[in-house]
Amino acid sequence: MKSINLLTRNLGLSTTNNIILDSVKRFAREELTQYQNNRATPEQTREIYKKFGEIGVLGCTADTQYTMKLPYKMYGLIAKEVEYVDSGLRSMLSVQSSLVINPIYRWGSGHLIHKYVEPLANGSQIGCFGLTEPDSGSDAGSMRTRAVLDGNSYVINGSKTWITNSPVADIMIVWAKEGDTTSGFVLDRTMHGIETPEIKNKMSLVSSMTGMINLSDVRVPKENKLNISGMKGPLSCLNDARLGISFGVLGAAEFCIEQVIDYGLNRNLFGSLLAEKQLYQSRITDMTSEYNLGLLASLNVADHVDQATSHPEMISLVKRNNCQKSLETARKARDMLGGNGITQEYNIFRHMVNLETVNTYEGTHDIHTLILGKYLTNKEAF
Ligand code: TGC
Ligand code: FAD
Repeated sequence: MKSINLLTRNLGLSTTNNIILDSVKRFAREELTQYQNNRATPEQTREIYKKFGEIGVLGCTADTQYTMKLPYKMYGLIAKEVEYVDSGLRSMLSVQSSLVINPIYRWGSGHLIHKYVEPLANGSQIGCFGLTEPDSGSDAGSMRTRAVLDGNSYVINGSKTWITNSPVADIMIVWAKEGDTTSGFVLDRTMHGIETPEIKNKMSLVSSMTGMINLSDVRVPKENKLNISGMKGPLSCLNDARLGISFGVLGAAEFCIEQVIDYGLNRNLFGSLLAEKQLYQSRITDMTSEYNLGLLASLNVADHVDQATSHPEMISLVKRNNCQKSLETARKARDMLGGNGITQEYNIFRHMVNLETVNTYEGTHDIHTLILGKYLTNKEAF
């Protein structure tokens, strides 16, 4: 089959980065597909993180002795190869990299970096990121979790929900209000007063675990506070993760497009192949156009991030648009496979329901609309 990458034949990567990307592609397709339809368990989650750790992709943009310090373009392309297989598996990569290793590396003391980044990067420990609460999802700044300084430690009380990895996490980045200011803390499972019940029976992203973090008088040493103050802390972490997602969803779309092309070349209806029908070709062309334009846009934004010339609205634009277009692609692909589109065997339905979640987390489609609306009009409409 011809490559659907019409506008991005040359990604402009160094020879080394090309080799890394090829090996991630092989790894994803040979090692990760075995997990794509499984409902996540703690054992499976640990096994997958060990594998991610072995190929060295966890926290790959961080400049530490334990991580590769790759450009953001590479981070995005790696996320895309993983999400070609499954969005839940890509979620695991994003959370550990952008939302756990990154804040520790950026705002943690040398001691915190030394203690936590190595096990997180080699996959022997698992991290999670607690921002969302039962009463504050999109309106993240209205969180109720509180941190109060008492002697040499902070006492944290509150509840986080919809947290990827929480039921199995060893290390938790928790955002809490200290007075009127938002602060970030590094918690670990050994601290007393932490419970992490799982959210069961999800019908999307089943390959990754999701749960709550309930914090009851949890004592966190002062040195575990991150050196960043205000909502720009968690929102900067989200910038990184959202950029990765903008690439990742294109991996899911690429899989769906390749699947419908292959299907159309093998399915005979009304005396000719489906691939010979104009309506079928029109839909493949639309999907492939959106995929190519989305990839070019994300590559451009990643270059801006690498050159420190990006601003958050650029990232909102590609997160919003690529999620929407990839979800539409998966929905169309589902239809184009007819009844087969709903089976596990063809893998389209799984991608489609996964993309429903990816369109919601890390800022819903509407929230990114309003971020861009504010940028364009200078009027806030949240
Ligand atoms: P606002 O008053 O506008 O700003 C507060 C402060 O934050 C700064 N800021 C940013 N800084 C860095 N990056 C950004 N993108 C930023 N956006 C704003 C801003 O400059 C200001 O700084 P300062 O110094 O003046 O204090 O913010 P707000 O509190 O009104 O919030 C605005 C809003 C609604 C856009 C924000 O809350 C938001 O993005 N909400 C969506 C929540 C969200 O995305 N949650 C994601 C949770 S994590 C997740 O979903 C992980 S899924 C993981 C997986 O499995 O892959
Ligand atoms: P709400 O904010 O209640 O939104 C409900 C609806 O209202 C949406 O359609 C939204 O677009 C719309 N809406 C909201 N505000 C406005 C407005 N001002 N105007 C018009 N419409 C509006 N969070 C974490 O902190 N860490 C994680 O690891 C994490 N992982 C997740 C994993 C999964 C599988 C899921 C499903 C979620 C995860 N989340 C995580 C939470 C996720 O970020 C939130 O679900 C998301 O931010 C939306 O919040 P909410 O679900 O409370 O929806």
